[in-house]
Amino acid sequence: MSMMTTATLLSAALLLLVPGILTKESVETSPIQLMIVNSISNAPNVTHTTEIVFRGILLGAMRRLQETNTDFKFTYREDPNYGPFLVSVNGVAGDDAEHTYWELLVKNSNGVIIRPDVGIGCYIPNPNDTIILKFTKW
Ligand code: B12
Ligand SMILES: *[C@@H]1O[C@H](CO)[C@@H](O)[C@H](O)[C@H]1NC(C)=O
Ligand SMILES: *[C@@H]1O[C@H](CO)[C@@H](O)[C@H](O)[C@H]1NC(C)=O
Repeated sequence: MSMMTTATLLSAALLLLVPGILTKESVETSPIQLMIVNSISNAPNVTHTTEIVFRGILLGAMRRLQETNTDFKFTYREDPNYGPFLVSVNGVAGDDAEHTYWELLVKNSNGVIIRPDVGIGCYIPNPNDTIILKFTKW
């Protein structure tokens, strides 16, 4: 086989490979848990498992869960300055008059609970994080 043919075959092989690397099929996901806590009604906590892509935002993982699990629904509104504000989870909505809202907390794999200083559109979960959506008062 001539050098030329080898080179041609090689570039043909590369052309076949490159799209595979860049398309959806090769996007790796990591698991996260999503725990729904209602501190006002004291309904039992419910935990779901969902997936995030590399450096993906929490909102993406929540959408993925909503698409695949009929037991999880949420709504949000677009704030002009800060982006998506989580309004309701499974039909339970925050209410300004009652001073209720869905608080965003994160329990990392070491068990430490933090309160992120950004919302669902900006927070980037780490693999194995437990995201806690907690209905509470302010
Ligand atoms: C009061 C307040 C709240 C109240 C709002 C209640 C109300 N109806 O007034 C409550 C307790 C609900 C709240 C919640 C949260 N907040 Co807040 N909040 C504030 C605060 C102190 C003042 C906002 C305000 O009244 N501005 C004056 C009014 C006239 O302007 P406004 O545009 O109408 O204000 C609205 C928005 O600020 C919106 N809002 C408030 N917080 C957040 C957070 C996000 C992510 C979004 C999209 C909108 C939003 O609610 C206000 C009233 O409608 C600001 C800090 C500051 N000093 O500005 C933080 C601030 C806006 N909040 C912040 C955060 C992170 C949150 C939470 C994500 C915290 C958490 N981990 O749970 C949650 C939202 C969770 C969710 N459901 O999506 C960050 C946003 C930073 C960012 N780039 O994302 C800020 C800047 C504070 C900070 N940590 O730096 N918040
Ligand atoms: C639900 O989870 C929260 C936060 O981890 C915890 O404080 C609470 O005790 C739990 N409630 C129930 C009923 O298990
Ligand atoms: C996440 O948890 C799984 C199973 O416990 C473990 O194999 C994996 O290494 C963890 N990943 C990270 C980044 O902690």
